Amino acid sequence: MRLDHAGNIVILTGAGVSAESGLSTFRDSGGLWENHDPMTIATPEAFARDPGLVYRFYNARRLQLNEVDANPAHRAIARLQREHRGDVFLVTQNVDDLHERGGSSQVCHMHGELRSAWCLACGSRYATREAFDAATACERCAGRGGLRPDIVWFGEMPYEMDLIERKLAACDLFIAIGTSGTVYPAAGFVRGARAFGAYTIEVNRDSSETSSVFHQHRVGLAGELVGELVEEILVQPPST
Ligand code: BV8
Repeated sequence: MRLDHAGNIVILTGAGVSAESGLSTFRDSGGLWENHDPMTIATPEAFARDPGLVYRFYNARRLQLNEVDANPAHRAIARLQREHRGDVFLVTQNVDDLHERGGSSQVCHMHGELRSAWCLACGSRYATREAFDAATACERCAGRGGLRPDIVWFGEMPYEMDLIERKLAACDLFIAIGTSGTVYPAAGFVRGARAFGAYTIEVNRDSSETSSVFHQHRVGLAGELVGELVEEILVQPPST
């Protein structure tokens, strides 16, 4: 496919797009987070069993955001969203806010956000940069004990699935950046896009669980490769 002829684009990002900003990925976290495997702590059961541990796990990651910044991959994606003549839908598995800090204004956080609190007592969700736990009063209803991280845990329904599926059906270019393709339904998006005729490109430092499904696999660091890919898409086709 001639990338400079791409119309509607869907970009899916995973932890690898934030790795060069200094945020651990899930594969590399290796106990960086209180010696716990995210797969066993990012669950409703873990929160019910030991809420203090889960609050600490997310408070540490939320506060770590104050020490990192967007990298060239985030900025290149934001440039594509600004300058591409077609639709660019950015859906991320990441719960950090580095896409926004890299200049993206439209970001679909299918797995939620570290900098959002969800009050189960009043149903409100609101932005916060602070640590919180069961003793913290909700900023909306002032109730205590009802706040949870606004994160989609394993076994929970990801956000915006209807919108995501509509965008996959309408895109002619699907790009996955820095994701191991281990977590569903996100790992299945490439198959969905292909089924609707999209051309598919993977950008990853290594191979992933779904590399064989992509038309093209660009191996390397997102901070270096994404900028080049965006240039290829934005170059104006020769006027014919
Ligand atoms: C769902 C928030 C139904 C948490 C996350 C049994 C019971 C219940 C469910 C299941 C089950 N078995 C399977 C499932 C489904 C389950 C699942 O997929 N499990 C896996 C473990 C098999 N999924 C769910 O439960 C989902 N919900 O299924 O509900 C449903 C289904 C369909 C439709 C509607 C409803 C919910 C999953 C969401 C869980 N929450 N995040 C938190 O962040 O704390 S998942 C979390 O892990 C991330 O968000 C991400 O999705 C995943 C990690 O993946 P990656 O982002 O890819 O990160 P990873 O470290 O793995 O890979 C990094 C990649 O980057 C690597 O390839 C590396 O090579 C590369 N890289 C590194 N550096 C760079 C780089 N590339 C380029 N440049 C670099 N510099």
